[in-house]
Amino acid sequence: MQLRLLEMFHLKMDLVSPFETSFGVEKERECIIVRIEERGGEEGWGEVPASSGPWYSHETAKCEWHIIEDFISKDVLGKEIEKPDDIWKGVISRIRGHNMAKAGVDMAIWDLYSRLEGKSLSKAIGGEKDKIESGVSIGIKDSLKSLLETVRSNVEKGYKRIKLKIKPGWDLEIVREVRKELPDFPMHIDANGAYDMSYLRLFRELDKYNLMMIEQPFSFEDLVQHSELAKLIRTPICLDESITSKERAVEAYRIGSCSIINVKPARIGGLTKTLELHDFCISVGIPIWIGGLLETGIGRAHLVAAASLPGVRYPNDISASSRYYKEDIVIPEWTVKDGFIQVPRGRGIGVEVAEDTLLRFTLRRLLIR
Ligand code: OSB
Ligand code: MG
Repeated sequence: MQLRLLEMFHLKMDLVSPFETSFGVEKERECIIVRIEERGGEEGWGEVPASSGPWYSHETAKCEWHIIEDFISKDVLGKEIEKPDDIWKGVISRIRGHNMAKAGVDMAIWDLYSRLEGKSLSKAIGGEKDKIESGVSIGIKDSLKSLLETVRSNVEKGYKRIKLKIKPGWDLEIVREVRKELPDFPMHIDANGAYDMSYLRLFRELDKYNLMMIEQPFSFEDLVQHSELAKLIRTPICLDESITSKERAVEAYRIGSCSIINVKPARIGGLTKTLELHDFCISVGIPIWIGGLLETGIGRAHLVAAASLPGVRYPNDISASSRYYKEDIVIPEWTVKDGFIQVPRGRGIGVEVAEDTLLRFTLRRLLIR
């Protein structure tokens, strides 16, 4: 396929309710939607789920826009490639960091490629599941009462596990209270890096609550303190922010920083990189699951495909579109039934982009040839 044009849409969408983590509150979500077209007119869609500020990672929507406009697009446009992996042989691998920008383009090319092959994206990447397990991530609330209500309503909706966001002062007590109501329900916590080893006593307490895992307790840059903590508690450590590549995962594995990985395709550079990391994790026996970054229906489609891979062993942070957005930019929107999301069988991402809805949320748009 010869890639002939790339289009970017910078979107801003309101969230149904504010989403709070240890690094801040998000009331709306920004992202970049990427559309790639090949010579024959077939297209592919991807998403850069970088938000307005550098809080989850250094990447922001404005910043990744610049990286795609000035570097990545110049490299991929005009290129004749056989498989999506081929784009990684050029300039794109020389760009340090900016995995989200790379991911948006990589994913659009995977969608395009699978359409040309007449396959679903899931099948094109080697997915095996026809439905994926769906969990839900529950943000920090202003009261315990409101947290318990949110937890109940999500359990009633059928989600297979809940994940509670924690931060210093919003940790042990909420875990204890939620566990009182749901002693055995699959549950874990996510600190987004808000702690360090000085909180060891807290982690020893949290260790008593039958949590499936503790996600990213320490800094996004750390592997060593995580490996120390992993030896001192029974609850498995799961890394999110710290795992920016397969190479980082190899290091984490070698020093025992984690026993589970939350794989976010956007964090590591897209689906090509997801497959590499996935295969490594299978080879050493690290179970993975697919995390999210409040993606729109387009990014969500890529998450669903990734979650259909055989190495995915835990419920994913892939919830229904309606959990975050009043109106999604794909048709049909993503729904969860009995805790599962159906993996689409149609070509490519398997959902249609609702272009007029997309345009209503678009702040700016750029076509590059
Ligand atoms: O750490 O997993 C995280 C959302 C934004 C930034 C970071 C995280 C999250 C989530 C929600 O937990 C994932 C989702 O439902 O898309
Ligand atoms: Mg996380």
